[in-house]
Amino acid sequence: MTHDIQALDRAHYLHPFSDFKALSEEGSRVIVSAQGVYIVDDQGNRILDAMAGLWCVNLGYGREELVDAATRQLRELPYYNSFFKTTHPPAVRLAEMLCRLAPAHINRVFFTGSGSEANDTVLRMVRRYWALKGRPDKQLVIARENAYHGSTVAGMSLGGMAPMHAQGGPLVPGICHIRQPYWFGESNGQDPEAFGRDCAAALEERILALGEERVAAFIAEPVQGAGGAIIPPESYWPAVKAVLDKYDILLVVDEVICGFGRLGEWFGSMHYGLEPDLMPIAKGLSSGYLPIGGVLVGDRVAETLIEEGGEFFHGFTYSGHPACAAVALKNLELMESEGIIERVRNDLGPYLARRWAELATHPLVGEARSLGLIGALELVDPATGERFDKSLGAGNLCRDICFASGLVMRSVGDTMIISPPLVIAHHEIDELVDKARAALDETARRLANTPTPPLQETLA
Ligand code: PXG
Repeated sequence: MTHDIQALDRAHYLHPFSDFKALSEEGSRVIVSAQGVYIVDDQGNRILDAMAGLWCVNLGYGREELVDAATRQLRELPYYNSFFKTTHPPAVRLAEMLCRLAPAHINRVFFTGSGSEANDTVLRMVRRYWALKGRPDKQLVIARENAYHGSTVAGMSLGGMAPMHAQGGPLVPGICHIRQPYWFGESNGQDPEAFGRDCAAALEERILALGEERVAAFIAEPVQGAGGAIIPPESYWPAVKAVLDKYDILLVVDEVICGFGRLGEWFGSMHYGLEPDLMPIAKGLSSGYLPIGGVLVGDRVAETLIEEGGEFFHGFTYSGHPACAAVALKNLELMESEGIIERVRNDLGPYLARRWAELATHPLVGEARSLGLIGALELVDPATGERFDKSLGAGNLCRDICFASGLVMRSVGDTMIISPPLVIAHHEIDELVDKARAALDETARRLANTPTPPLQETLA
């Protein structure tokens, strides 16, 4: 069975974000089922999924209520569009609930199939908004280096991932990038709060260099996810907010990862007290059970598009897909009735923070940081306290050791990141931290070239 699947995988399946040739030589790990915070591979290994799939399985695996919501809707109305003066109850109910949960000035939602499509929608809305306001020159968008906003052409142009830009040109014009508030990686030991203010000052400098009359919007994740779980210094967001308030520039907060409880609030914007004009969403919206995304649209933009816009020539076959919307609605209802957000804020987040911080004393760890249920470890050479030479691949080594010992912990370069399901229990956090520590020990041994037995599957 494994052999068949792996052979067929090799023959036919081009995986996302993969070196096709290297993967085909190595073979993929086959995941066959999942329950709670664990995934199971076809060898029967149970692996603690500290990435919640790909930052999305917020309610954990195996929630029958979500399965029932999908099957009920699929039987009743599996598909209909909402293009030509039609609508259907699941999308409407979901829109209503989202607007109730979002900050008070947000009362409209546009649905998409993914986070990338949400950011394509954002770009079109922002540019359309200013054109309708009689400011057709106000079309530039400022984003950040090392941001992730998706993989479509607009998404990756908004994102600041240099390797993606290098492969994807020409990029969508009119988008530029400023420095990121990555204290560990880029501050040279500056005081964190001063560093945060400097990063916000870079926004103002860019606005002035471009001309405020030409800048349409600033887009950013509350906490950068794919870039390496980068939590900005506390000074950063208030200073950014002040800059945007000073000039007439829209704020787009990408909530694809930080939305739906990750930071202990319904939206990351609420943690930082932001009032975005637009919020792209996806992932945790349906806990990943079915694909759905959208853009939450603040009154300022929505009312202009509605009152002055005429037809907005934009939409997707699966905008507001009934089954996806039904699952997302049930997902939000469960999060609300089970008090998931409060538990992350008051219990799980602080518990993880305490246990995660213990890893900071490990010789391989230069920094251990977390906020809500997102966390990162920065790997450093114990001999120097500095970054390892990139060619050693310390992060990937640590990730592979984790996987082999029953833990999914991602690496972004030499930054190890976690983003577990929001239903993780204390004893599962303990297991996560214990396995992470053991993997750090093993990584350190291997990097020091101490002879150890070959890496093997050591799972129960
Ligand atoms: N915005 C953010 C902040 C994201 O994290 C997207 C938009 C795009 O969403 P879709 O649904 O189109 O994938 C994302 C997606 C990684 C990784 O390596 C992260 C994402 C996607 C793929 C890989 O951490 N985030």
